[in-house]
Amino acid sequence: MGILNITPDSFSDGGLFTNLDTALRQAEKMVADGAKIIDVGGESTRPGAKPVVEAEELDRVIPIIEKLHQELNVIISIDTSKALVMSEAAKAGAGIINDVMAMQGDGSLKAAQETGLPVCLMHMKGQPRTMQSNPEYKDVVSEVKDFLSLRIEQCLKQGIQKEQIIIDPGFGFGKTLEHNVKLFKHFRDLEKLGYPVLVGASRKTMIGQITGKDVDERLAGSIALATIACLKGAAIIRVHDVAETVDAIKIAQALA
Ligand code: 7PM
Repeated sequence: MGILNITPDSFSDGGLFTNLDTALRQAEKMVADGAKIIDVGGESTRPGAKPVVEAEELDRVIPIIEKLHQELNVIISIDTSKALVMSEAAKAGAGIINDVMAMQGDGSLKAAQETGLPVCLMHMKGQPRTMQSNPEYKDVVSEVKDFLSLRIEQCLKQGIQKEQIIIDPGFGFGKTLEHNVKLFKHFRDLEKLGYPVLVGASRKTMIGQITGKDVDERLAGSIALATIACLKGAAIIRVHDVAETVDAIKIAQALA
């Protein structure tokens, strides 16, 4: 899964057309590099980020999803926590709903079910703005597992099919390095829930904490992490650097 971030300033200067083209070119490259999914994000729920109003998020992501759907043969994932964005993205051609709030938002469960699309349920402790200030767990692995089990149950109750559910421990979302490492070491416990697991750790703080590198120097660390995640059984790896990660995964798969 390649990450396509739609930043606010990409719409404030050059005009819609230029930005659509830039996004399309980025997505095209990721597909050529081996991405099977493009994750389109309007930056609504990033750690430390201010919430984005619905209309603005729609303006950012819907034209891009329409364009990618017209031009590329790839699964489009919409990274959102808002019910209306889920519905509109599905109409525009999205094929997966990726929700870092695991469908806890107002109307999300119903909206997601009505689209009929697969959903990715991610664990986050706390709210994006404050979640990294001293997160605490008694047992991070069982807490994440229990949370995801509960969210799965809500989805099934809503009528979302078992085959439509993907889970994600949410690396860096209300977690210290120690928590992230524990989740990685006990990856098999998450798989025991019986759903494909998505791993998103590309360029994240945990890579910086282990390697001592700034965000623009985390490629090698991110590839190492993705490779290990792959060997541990991750079904989907969410990354910025598709070409490099695909090579690493090919080697892992060929030699494992
Ligand atoms: C700033 C901080 C910008 C963090 C962006 C981020 C995940 C996700 C994100 C993940 C799933 C990033 C994050 N992370 N969706 N969306 N899993 N399913 O590093 O780990 O891209 S946003």
